[in-house]
Amino acid sequence: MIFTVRTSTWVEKVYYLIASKGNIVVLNQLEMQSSQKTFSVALSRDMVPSSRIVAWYILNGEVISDALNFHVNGSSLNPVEVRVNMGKDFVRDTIEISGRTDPGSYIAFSGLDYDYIVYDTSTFFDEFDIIEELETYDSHTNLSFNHKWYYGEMEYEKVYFPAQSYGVDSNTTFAYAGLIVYTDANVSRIPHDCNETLGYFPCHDGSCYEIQQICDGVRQCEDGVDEMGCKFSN
Ligand SMILES: [Ca+2]
Repeated sequence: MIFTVRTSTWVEKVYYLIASKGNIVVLNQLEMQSSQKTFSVALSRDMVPSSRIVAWYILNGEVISDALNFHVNGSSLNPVEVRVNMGKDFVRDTIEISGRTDPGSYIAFSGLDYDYIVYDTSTFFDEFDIIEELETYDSHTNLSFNHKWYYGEMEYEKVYFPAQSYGVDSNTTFAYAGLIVYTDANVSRIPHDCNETLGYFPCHDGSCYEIQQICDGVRQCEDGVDEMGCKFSN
């Protein structure tokens, strides 16, 4: 994947990391010859299904940061060959199913009653259900934008878009990526009095919203942070 960083002032180095599911997958630094640099990062399985890249530099003792979420498609990375042997025994009571793929891959089989297929009921899971489950490992504020395109009652495709993930200050930007920063540099934070233990969370301007107000369709925060990453059905 190709990224471009652009700084508003000249700095010697820009640092970046890629985090996914609470792990730092890539950590690197860029030598800046100008205020812009394009670089590429090899995608890996660790980044599936959703990752965020956080870039930062330090200017006059203050950490300046930015972040972006992106989706990484992890399904069908390896070719899978499935063989069904209907004649495992002569009375055909036993069916043998074997899967073959590259080393390190994971194949799962799901058995389903024939009637469910006939009546077209939604009782089996698909790759998007697995992706949605994996996405719950991240907080609601830092997922890629996605949209379901329906081709019929059951058939749909999910499309993903990279999404900005920066907070109002550097501290929030790192927090959205699931990171806690230990540094003697200044990682700025807008002060607030929201008691998160009691279910109050800070808007970007320092005012508070309640946990029940997350994704209730009403913007309690002027910046809409309480309505970020919500699921909508169409
Ligand atoms: Ca709300």
